[in-house]
Amino acid sequence: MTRDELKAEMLRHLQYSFGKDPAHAQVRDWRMALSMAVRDRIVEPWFAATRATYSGQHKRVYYLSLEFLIGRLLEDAIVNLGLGQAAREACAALDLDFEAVMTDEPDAALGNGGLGRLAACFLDSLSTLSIPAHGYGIRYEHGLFKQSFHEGRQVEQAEDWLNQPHAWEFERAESSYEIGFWGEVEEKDGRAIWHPGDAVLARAYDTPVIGWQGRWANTLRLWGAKPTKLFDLARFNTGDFTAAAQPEEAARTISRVLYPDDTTDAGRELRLKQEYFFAAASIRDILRRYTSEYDDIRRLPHKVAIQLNDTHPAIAGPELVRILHDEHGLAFDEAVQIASATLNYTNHTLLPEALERWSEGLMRHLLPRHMRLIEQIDDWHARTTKGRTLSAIDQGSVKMGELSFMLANRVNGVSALHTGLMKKTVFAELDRLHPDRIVNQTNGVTPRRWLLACNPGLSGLVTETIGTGWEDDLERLGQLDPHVSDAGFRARFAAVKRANKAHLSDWIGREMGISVDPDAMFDVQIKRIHEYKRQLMNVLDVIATWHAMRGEPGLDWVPRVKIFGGKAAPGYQTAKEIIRLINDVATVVNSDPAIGDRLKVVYPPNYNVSMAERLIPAADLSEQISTAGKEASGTGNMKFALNGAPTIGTLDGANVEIRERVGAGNFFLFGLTAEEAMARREVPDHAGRAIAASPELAQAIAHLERGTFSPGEPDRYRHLAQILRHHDYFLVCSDFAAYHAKQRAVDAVFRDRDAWVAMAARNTARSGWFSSDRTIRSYAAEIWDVTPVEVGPGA
Ligand code: 26R
Repeated sequence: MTRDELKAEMLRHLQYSFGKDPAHAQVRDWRMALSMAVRDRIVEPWFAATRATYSGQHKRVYYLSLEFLIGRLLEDAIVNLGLGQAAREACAALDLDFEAVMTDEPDAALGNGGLGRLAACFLDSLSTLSIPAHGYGIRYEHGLFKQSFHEGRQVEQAEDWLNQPHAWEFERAESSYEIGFWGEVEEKDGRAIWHPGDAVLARAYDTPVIGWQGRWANTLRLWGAKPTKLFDLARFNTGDFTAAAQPEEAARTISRVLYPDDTTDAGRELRLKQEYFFAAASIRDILRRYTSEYDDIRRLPHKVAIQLNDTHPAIAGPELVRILHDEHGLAFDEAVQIASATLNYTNHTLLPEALERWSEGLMRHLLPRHMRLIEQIDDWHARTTKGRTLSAIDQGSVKMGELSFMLANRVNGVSALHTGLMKKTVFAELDRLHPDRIVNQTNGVTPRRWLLACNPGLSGLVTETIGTGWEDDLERLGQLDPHVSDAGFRARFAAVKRANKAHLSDWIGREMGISVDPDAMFDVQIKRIHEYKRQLMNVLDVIATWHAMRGEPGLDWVPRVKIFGGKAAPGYQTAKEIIRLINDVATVVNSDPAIGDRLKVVYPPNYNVSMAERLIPAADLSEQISTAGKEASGTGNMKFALNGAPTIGTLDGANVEIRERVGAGNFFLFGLTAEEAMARREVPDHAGRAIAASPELAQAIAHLERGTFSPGEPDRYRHLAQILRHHDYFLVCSDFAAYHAKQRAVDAVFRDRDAWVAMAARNTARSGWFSSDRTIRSYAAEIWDVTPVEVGPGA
C-alpha cells in the first residue's frame, strides 16, 4: 500500500465512517481513520485463515485467560503489515504528527502483569506461526486501574478505555450464550439436570490478531455480560426506575472490572462468577464450532486443544465434563477422559497466597452441579490412580490447581527452575502419580513488539548487520555475535542506546520535570510492586549509595539514574509503603545539592505496556532481583536482555536460562539460590545477623527509622523497618550485601564503556531463544499436537 492510497483511505474513513470534516478533525479522529484504514487490510487474511482452517479440518488451539495485557494495537498492526513507511508518510502528507497519532491510542490493559502480557505475546506468535487459535477472555469495561501519586502515595482511579470508540473489535450480537448461576440439580432417570436460578448473556466481541507480514490472523474473542431481559417494565411503569434497571446493572457487573489483585485470592463471589461466566461461554462456543464440523464428540481431543492460563479458567474443566456427561449423555468416566485429553494447565506461581481455592459452600451455592462433579472427579482420580481422595478438596475448599492437574493432559511450568520446583513442592504427589504430565515451557516474548516496534534504532542496526528475517526467526540474532568484536559495530550499538536514552531523558524532563543525564547509567526495575520482587532491596541500595556519596563527595562516582515503574494491588499495604518510600527517597535525593547529577530516582506513575516500550530500549541495566524460588519466570528480564541491557539478578525463574545463554560473564549474578534461601529461613535471626554484618545495610535501615525520608514523621517507615528486622521472609537483609557489592562491580564495568557495550551487545545477540515463537512452537509440539497451517503466497 502506498502513501497516497493510505492517505486516501484515511480521508475516506474520516468522512464516511466518522462523519468528520478534515478541517475540524482532532488527533483522535485521525487516529481512528488510520486505524480503520489499517484494519481493512487485516480482514482478508483473517477470513482466509478461517477458511483454510475449516477446509483443512485443522486442529484448533484455544487459549483461555482471564487476562490479556495487549497495550496499543495500531502500531503493532502497522508493523506486522509492513505499513510503517506508508503510514509515516501519509501522516506527514496530512500534516499530522505520527508519534502523536500513535500515542493517542489508549492501552488495552486487560491484565495485571506477567501472566496477561504473556497471553498477548502468545496470541502474536500463534498468528505469526499460522496456528489456528482463539484467545478467550473477558471484555472488561474497566481495565487495570490508573495509578497516580499524591504526596508519594499511590492513588487508584478507574480506567476507562471503552469510553471512546474502539477501533479493533467487532461486536457479534448474534453470538450470545445464556450462562446460568445458582439454582438446583434435579435427578431424573439417573441423570442430573441443572436448573439455574438466574442467568446472564455472554456476548462475543472479536478482535483480529494479525501475525508477522499479515500472513495469518487469529481471533481474540472477549465476552461482555448482558442481562437476559433488558429491564423490568412492570417496575418501570410503577415509577421505580432504579429498581427497573437492576437486572441490567447486576448482569453488567460481571464484566465491569478486572481484578486488580495479582497476589491474593481476591474477591469472592463476583470473581468466581466472572470465572464461570467466561469459562462456560468459551466452552460452549468451542463445542458449537466443533459440532458444526464433526459428528463424533468422542474425537474432540483430536481437533481441539484447550490451554488454561493458570487456574483462573479452571472451572472450564467441570463445565466440559458436565456438558459431555449431562447433555451429550456420555458415561462419567468417558466424559472425564475426553475432557482431560483436551485440557492443559499452565501454572504461573507457587506463592501460596496466589494459589486459588474456592470455598465449598460458595461453590455449591453458585454452581451446585459443578461442585457435585468436582467431588466425583476427585473420587475418579483416587480410583484410577490409587491416590488420595480429597486431594482437590481440602478443609472445606476446592483447590483449583489440583483440580486442573487432574483434568489435564499436560501441566506446565514457565521456566526450568519453576517447573522443577512444581515437581518438588506443590505438585509433588500428583507428579509421582503422573510422572509424564508435568513439562516445562520456558516463557518468551514477541520480537515484533519488543524489538522491531519499540526499538527502531536497534532493529535498524540489526537488519543492516545481518539482514532481515530475524523478526520471525529470532535465533538469527546469533549472527551478531562475531560483530561484537568489531569496534565499528560497537560504536553503532552504543550510538543507538545513547539516542534511546536521550529520547527518554527528554520524556522524563517533560513528564516529570526531572533532568537526567543521558550519559548516566539507566538502571531500571519495572514490574508489579511485591515484596518478593524486592523493590525494597533496590531502594535500600539507593539509600546506601546516597549515604556513601554524601560521605565522600570527592570520589569519582559512576552517575546513575534509578528508574522504577509499577503498581501495587490496592489492598496490599506493604507494597504501598514501598511505593511511598521510593517517592520519598526520590524527593530527598533528587534535590540534594551534594549529589547533583550523580544519583537520580525517577518513578513515573501509571506504568503500563506502552511505558515499558519506552523504558526498555533506553535501559542500561535490568533489575531482576527476586528472592530465588519466588519469580516463576519473568518476561521483562527477556525484553531487557534482547534490547541490550545486561541483568543484575538472582538465580530465579528464567534468569537462570538467560544467564546460561548470554554467558555468565555478561550477567551480574548475586544472592542466595532457591535451596539456600529455603535453608536460610530456618536460621534464627537471619536478618539481625545480616544487618550486623553489613554497616551499609544497618545505616540504610537506621535512615528509615530516623525519618530521614519522612521529615516530621519518623514513624512512617517503622513498619517496613520492622519487617526487615524481624519478618524478613523474602531475605532482603540476607541478600543485601551481595547485591550492594555486585552493584559496585556493575559500576566498574560501566566505567569501561567499551567493555560495557560489548556486554550489552552480547545480550542482544544471544537472546534469540527467548522469542515467544520458540515457546509456541514448543507448546504446539509437546502439548497441543498441532502444526502450522501452510499458507501460500498471498493466500
Ligand atoms: C487473584 C489471583 C488468584 C491471582 C494470583 C496471581 C491473579 C493473578 C496472579 C498473577 C500471576 C499468576 C502472574 O502474573 N504470574 C506471573 O506469570 C508470568 C508469566 O508466566 C511469569 O513470568 C511471572 O514470573 C509470574 O509472576
